[in-house]
Amino acid sequence: MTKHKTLKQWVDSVAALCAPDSVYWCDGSREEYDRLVALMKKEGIATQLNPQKLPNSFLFRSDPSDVARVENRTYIASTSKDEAGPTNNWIDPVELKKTMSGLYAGCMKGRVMYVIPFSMGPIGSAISKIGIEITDSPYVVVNMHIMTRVGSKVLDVLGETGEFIPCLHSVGKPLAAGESDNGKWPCAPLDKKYIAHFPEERLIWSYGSGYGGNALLGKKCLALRIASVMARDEGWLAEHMLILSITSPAGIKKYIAAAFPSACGKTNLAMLIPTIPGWKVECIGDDIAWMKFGSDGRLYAINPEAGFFGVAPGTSTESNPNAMKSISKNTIFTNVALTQDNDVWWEGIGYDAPEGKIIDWNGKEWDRTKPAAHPNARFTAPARQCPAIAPEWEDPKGVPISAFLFGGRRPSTVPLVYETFSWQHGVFTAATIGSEVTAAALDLKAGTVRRDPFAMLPFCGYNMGDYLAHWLSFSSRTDEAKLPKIYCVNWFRKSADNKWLWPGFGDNSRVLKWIFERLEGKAKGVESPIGVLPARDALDLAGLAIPPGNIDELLKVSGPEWRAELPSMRDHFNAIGPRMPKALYHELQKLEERLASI
Ligand code: GTP
Ligand code: SPV
Ligand code: MN
Repeated sequence: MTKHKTLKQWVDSVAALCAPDSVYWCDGSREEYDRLVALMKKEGIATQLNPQKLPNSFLFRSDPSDVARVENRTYIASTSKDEAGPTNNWIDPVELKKTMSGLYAGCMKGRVMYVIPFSMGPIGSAISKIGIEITDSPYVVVNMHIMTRVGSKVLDVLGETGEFIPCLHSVGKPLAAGESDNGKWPCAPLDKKYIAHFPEERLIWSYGSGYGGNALLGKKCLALRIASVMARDEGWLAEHMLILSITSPAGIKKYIAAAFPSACGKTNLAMLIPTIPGWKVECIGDDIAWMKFGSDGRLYAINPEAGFFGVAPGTSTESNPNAMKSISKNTIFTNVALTQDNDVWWEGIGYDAPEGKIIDWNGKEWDRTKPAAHPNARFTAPARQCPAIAPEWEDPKGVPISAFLFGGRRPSTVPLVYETFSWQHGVFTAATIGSEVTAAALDLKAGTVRRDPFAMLPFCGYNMGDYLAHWLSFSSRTDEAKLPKIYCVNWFRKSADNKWLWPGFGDNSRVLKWIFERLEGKAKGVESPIGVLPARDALDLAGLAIPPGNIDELLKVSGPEWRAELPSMRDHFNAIGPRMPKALYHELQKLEERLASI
């Protein structure tokens, strides 16, 4: 328990509103984790996996309607609609609180209300933030144990008056006396789900979903949507970025942060094993970066999380051996398939589904013409289990970033890699990043291209125009030479017959090597209208067995294709509205002028 008056009052008022059977304060201990998992096993919600193959690991199946983030039920309820901006859903905060209070009234009947004190970032670090999540879902508690730093120590740091971000969550399914979930994942129907943020109050209210990004409120809700607002106000950055270190054969280490939209390769890049001899990559984080200036004027990044909530399908010993080792024990699997010997299986795991009965993510015997695992099936695993975790991954000071990478799934037009000309041109490039939509959000049409500035479209807690202006302002906050250089990458370019032109995964180290050597002023580049591309002989392709024609295609900048991009870039900027920075329209015009020459 706590001596913090405001915290106590808030917990009491939530308990009075939600009417749980009891209130339980989480201590973050192993014993607590085991007890909650045992409870969920008993209730038929958790399945213990084969202890020989996957020690202390469990499978959960969500309701078929509750498998991903719901962007059309996610709200930025700032006082004014303009503040949220045209890229966010908005409801007047007074009205939204009224609606949601109605839903919260009595919503925890028959359940335990868990109070989870958690720290985003190492406990007590100057860059860390404390949140308190109240939830009626034990699934959320055990996931928070892995994804954040939970426990009584957090309350000690909070003391009697410390600042915390209140995060209220309910699955939205009260139980009648004597009723139980009966093995069913509790959640509310779509039109009752609300993932709400009150940025001025630094407050989060989530109702009706038990899925990761909607329910583990430290992650997208706190560490991105609310933190992005704090970062704007306080002059730092909260981003949807992985952080990695890369060490050259000469022993020089640099740090890179990269933003790709959901399910577009952050986890894979963060853990890659280089295919080029002598180079080493280590992981600091795979999804979120918080960055502040150090006293030397450089940007230092921390990973505010403590675990990985990664996409399972496509993860194999071949594509990401470090992820496979990270999830070999103490892991929670959600919506993957279950084999007869209680092992997990998913599409792209690297081997055919074993003989015998397979239970699909719906809990039914697998119909082999349909996916066995949901395309957005996820694993939750402690970051410390990653064999490639950097020894400094919990350093409270953070690590100094030398380069930012931005990318997405672009089957055509966008080359494998290019360097931008300046900070302003880099911000322009990141602001116009497009990507084919994936299964990570429920309500988007997979396969269509949408522009997703900085991979933050679903995660920016305020007006996108102001967000872009905030990024632009960094060149006047320090010497521009001290800021990371900005690159665009695209692992997803395809041939006319729909095959990947680039092998990706470990071979992405070849691109990282070029970037590393550019940062050292060594690697050759060729200027193009969109940026600086690798000179053919500057990209290390030794031992890579792909047709030479592929490389030509991967490094091609086509005038007609790029000119065809311009109107949709302009439409995208116009859609951001009156707060869209003029400097970025100016960059668009300069790009148009440069493209006239090819
Ligand atoms: P979130 O956790 O949703 O934020 O996603 P993420 O960006 O961490 O995505 P992740 O690394 O899990 O990538 C998911 C998908 O991208 C999987 O289907 C991978 O197989 C695919 N992928 C990742 N890297 C590459 C690559 O270099 N080439 C190709 N072709 N596919 C890749
Ligand atoms: C994403 O969708 O970008 C994720 C998973 O990283 S979730 O936590 O659900 O947002
Ligand atoms: Mn993500």
